[in-house]
Amino acid sequence: NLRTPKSLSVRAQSAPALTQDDLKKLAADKAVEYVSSGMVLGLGTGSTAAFVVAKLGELLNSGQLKDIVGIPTSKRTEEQARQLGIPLSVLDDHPRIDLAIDGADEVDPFLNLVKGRGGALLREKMVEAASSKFVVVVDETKLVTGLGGSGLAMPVEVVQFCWKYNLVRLQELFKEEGCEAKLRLDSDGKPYVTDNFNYIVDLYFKTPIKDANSAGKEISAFEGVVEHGLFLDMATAVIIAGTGGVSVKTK
Ligand code: ABF
Repeated sequence: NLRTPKSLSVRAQSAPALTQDDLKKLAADKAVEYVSSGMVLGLGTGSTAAFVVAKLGELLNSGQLKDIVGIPTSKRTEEQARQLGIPLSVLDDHPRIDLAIDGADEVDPFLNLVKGRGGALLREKMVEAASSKFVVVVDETKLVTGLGGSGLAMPVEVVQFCWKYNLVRLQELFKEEGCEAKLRLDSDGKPYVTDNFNYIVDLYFKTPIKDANSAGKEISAFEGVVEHGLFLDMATAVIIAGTGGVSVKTK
């Protein structure tokens, strides 16, 4: 019994002056129209998802929304939601989530996604796979014709043990796509450690991934790979904010 958004397309009001943050906020506000009181909600990670969490806090604190429970996809989101007074729980206590809302790094024409540049891909995938509906919020810069096509990272979370062994195997797997694999580093130049105490190998492609379905299966088959950033056939709807307005794409 999800609330249906009032319209599938709304015009942005002051198009010329919109910043990327304005667009993210427009997408977030639209996504929150899918939320009803009493829902168990998957709370995404990243700057666009942060606008969603902020709006949920606002609606909850003004009494327009009641009895929601959030399942955060990262420690960062957990902290933000806690500060806003959003009641929180975990997947173990709520294995069935009504709706998850999260950002993405790339969206292809079939609503397949690359996610995880924010480093939270494992919890995001677990929470979003457990959700009856998964609404993605992006600005139009995230649209690609083929996954891996933005030239930015497609992340793979790997166990720390022999990470380099997997980095080499991943690079080799995608040699036809001209893949360069790099260990993600934090701001101190040390390996970036995820909320789950793993490392991330970022894959950079010269050409889009040829067959994302096979690629996902092949990556997952490597021992020591925990999760990858290809979110295939998971999104129920993608809300795209652009300078021309906000649109909703569904399957
Ligand atoms: C999460 O945050 C991630 O899956 C994705 O990597 C990132 C997108 O961040 P932003 O909304 O800041 O671009 O959704």
